[in-house]
Amino acid sequence: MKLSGTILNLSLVSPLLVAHAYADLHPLSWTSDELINDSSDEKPPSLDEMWGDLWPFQGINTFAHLEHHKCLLDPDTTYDVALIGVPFDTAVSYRPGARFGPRAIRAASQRQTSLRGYNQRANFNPYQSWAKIVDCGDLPITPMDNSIAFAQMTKGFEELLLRRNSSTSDKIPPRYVALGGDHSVLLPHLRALHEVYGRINIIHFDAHLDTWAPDKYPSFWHSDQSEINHGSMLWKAHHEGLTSHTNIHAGLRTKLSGLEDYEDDDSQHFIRIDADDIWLKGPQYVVQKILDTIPADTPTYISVDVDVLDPGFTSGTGTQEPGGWLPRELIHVLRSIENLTIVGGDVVEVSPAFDTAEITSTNGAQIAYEIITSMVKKGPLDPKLVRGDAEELVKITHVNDLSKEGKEVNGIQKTKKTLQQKIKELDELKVELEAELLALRKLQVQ
Ligand SMILES: [Mn+2]
Repeated sequence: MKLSGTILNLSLVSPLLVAHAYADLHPLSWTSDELINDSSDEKPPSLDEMWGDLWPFQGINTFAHLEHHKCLLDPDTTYDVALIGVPFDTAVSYRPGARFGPRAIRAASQRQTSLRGYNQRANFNPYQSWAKIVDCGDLPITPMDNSIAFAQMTKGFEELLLRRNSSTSDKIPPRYVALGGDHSVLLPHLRALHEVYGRINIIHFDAHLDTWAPDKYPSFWHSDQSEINHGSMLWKAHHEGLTSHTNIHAGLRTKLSGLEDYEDDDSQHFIRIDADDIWLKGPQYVVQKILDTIPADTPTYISVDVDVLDPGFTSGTGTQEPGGWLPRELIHVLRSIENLTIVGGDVVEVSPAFDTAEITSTNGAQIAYEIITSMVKKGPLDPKLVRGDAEELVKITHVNDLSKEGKEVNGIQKTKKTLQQKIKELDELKVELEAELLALRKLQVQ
């Protein structure tokens, strides 16, 4: 009675005081006797000892339980490798849903922890090495207007690559593994990487070419924005001068418009490895072809569309093609090219609504893990890779120039404002004229 009376009286003063006073009534820690604990240690356990350990299926999801930073909002925190979710899927030509890819990949990554992160194929634990690895969360991207979405993604990647330092050096930015999102999210990532490193080699694991010109998607309706979709972003990247002359596709088995698709692809400097090569010619043929094509010491991007795998392992994707690779084949190839200079990467087209038993997203999480392993195992990048004219940008200076889309969006918004102002003026004029007309009519009547 006395206790509740005290609480009642205090509650009239301040709810905060009640919380304090109530907690103060209880001892600060449990004694060993009060706990189910074999330890004979008399020292009371800390809160962290008691509550700090989670099982893999517990806690709020970040990729592999990594620390979460709101990297876009925090320019001062440094890190070396980061996951960045790109939840965008309004540039797909078939089944949508990859906007939910980042969260599905994160959920499927939960059995990766720094304690159980040793990559047995690589003899290396990327989570317990020199690199600070964080989960940057997601880029906030509108699903309502692709011109704005691409401006947001381009600006977002510019922010992350031009205005953030890695932990090890202020001469080079962190590296990102993007979690898609449909495959078009590669384009804004490449734009920002190009500003840092110049032209980038692409290693493109995919069932499809993705170098299709926009006119390969014929339509009466057209806009500049409609040129960018998840099958044309490599064409766009080539035409923007972002990609090098040494690029490779691996795992191809798409149906074509005709062999002229290959001619277009040749003109964009891609070498092609067919899906069947991995079992007809062997995984070593595939690995060697990649290593023969990509110069080891030049900036290289690894892009993995999960549809490179057979639909048996990736029902959760937008454009399935039967007869794809096995996950073990892709993992083997990724492991075998770990010595390349990987400046960025992605795993895209995970569309969980079509997934079965988290199979696609678990493969997606493994692919991200393999890319992270390679980035960290190779060691910090040589700052000499950074373009001379970009060096200043990396030192957290500011680039106020908007990207091409950003300028277009700003232009459209300005025009819209001007038009709205004119409409307002016309409305005012109309009111004035109507008043004068009324006055004139009154005069006529008189
Ligand atoms: Mn693709």
